[in-house]
Amino acid sequence: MAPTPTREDRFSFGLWTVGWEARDQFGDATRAPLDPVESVHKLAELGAYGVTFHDNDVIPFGATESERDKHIARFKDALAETGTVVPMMTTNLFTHPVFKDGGFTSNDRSVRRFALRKVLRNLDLAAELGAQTYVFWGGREGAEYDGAKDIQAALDRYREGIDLLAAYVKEQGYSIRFAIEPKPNEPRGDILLPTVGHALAFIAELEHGDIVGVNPEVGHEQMAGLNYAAGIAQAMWAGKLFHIDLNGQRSIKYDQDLVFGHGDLLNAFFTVDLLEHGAPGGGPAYNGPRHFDYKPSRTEDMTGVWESAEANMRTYLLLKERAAAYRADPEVQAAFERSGVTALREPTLNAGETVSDLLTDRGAFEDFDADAVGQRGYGFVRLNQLAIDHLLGAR
Ligand code: 3MF
Ligand code: MG
Ligand code: MG
Repeated sequence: MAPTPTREDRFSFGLWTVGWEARDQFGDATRAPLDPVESVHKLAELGAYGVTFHDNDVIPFGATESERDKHIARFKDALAETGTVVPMMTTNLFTHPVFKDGGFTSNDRSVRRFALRKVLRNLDLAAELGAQTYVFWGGREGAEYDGAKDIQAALDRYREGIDLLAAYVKEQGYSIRFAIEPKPNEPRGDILLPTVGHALAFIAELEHGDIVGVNPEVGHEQMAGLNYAAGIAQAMWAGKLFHIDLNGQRSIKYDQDLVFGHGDLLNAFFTVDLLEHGAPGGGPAYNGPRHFDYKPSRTEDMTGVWESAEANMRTYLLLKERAAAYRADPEVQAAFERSGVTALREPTLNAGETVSDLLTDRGAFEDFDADAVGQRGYGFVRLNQLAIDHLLGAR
């Protein structure tokens, strides 16, 4: 039985995903522009509850005040007609040539001031539309040449920008949190805040870091050779997983933006398992929107576009079903025990135990038989095979 997406699943899509005209480095667009109003209707029909967008996905860059109002009005009508929500919004600080050396970190100060104004304006719209998360993906914040950017000054300017915008959100009383989206490269040769870890370290340096978290994307972490499920686990541990971008990527190469699960399927399984159930040893699950940021491949016509949108939700729901079976399986629970996965929850020192207590515990060192304990088997392969069995429907 194929699971059918419903609004309760809280699936959301960027308008720029299905709306991608499939223009790439080497080739022209293969599809006609898509009206955001049509996207809202179609995605709602397919079972999505929300759409997300950059300012310029709805309002063309440079639109006059009255054109802007018109675009917003007809978009709002589509939201109202379909009951679609806007859980997240963001700014396009990468398409126009003015941003070729970045927005908040451009070497040109006038560009930095323009970028801040562009975000401030869109933050007001985000508050009006009820968006709870505002994403910052700094695709142009970076460089191709090591001598071209003073990285420390750029991080100062990045911090200045994010802190100023966060202070504005607080002053206005908006209930919006920021989510920084890391990416190692593309379009810049090297992008600032390239991984979840870099972003978390940056957030710790902010004055208003309390309302700033991360929006990790599957493919972006995998482009850096990193493990997405492990990356979001650390973000959850830090209380900073504010939003997610789900898609698929096959290894370290150009940004593929495949359908979720169409890259590393096993890691996608463990991603869904973590999002839905929290850590295996206990811990909160993720309760934000299940947001897809993928691109319908350039080979697809409009039928293929909607099939690919559906594929993201279907894959997620199939993995959710499989993950639930995995967690409920008594053999998996027994394998967790055998492997020590659940035992890791136990603090290494007893309650109230001090360093001097540890120093006098002969069993911990003097009488500890490292050779004997070194013989222990952890059974991780068996545990992983149980996951594969569930994933393939063999259990
Ligand atoms: C690029 C991205 C971006 C961000 C978006 C903010 C255009 O690889 O992932 O999509 O997700 O700018 O959400
Ligand atoms: Mg991306
Ligand atoms: Mg993204």
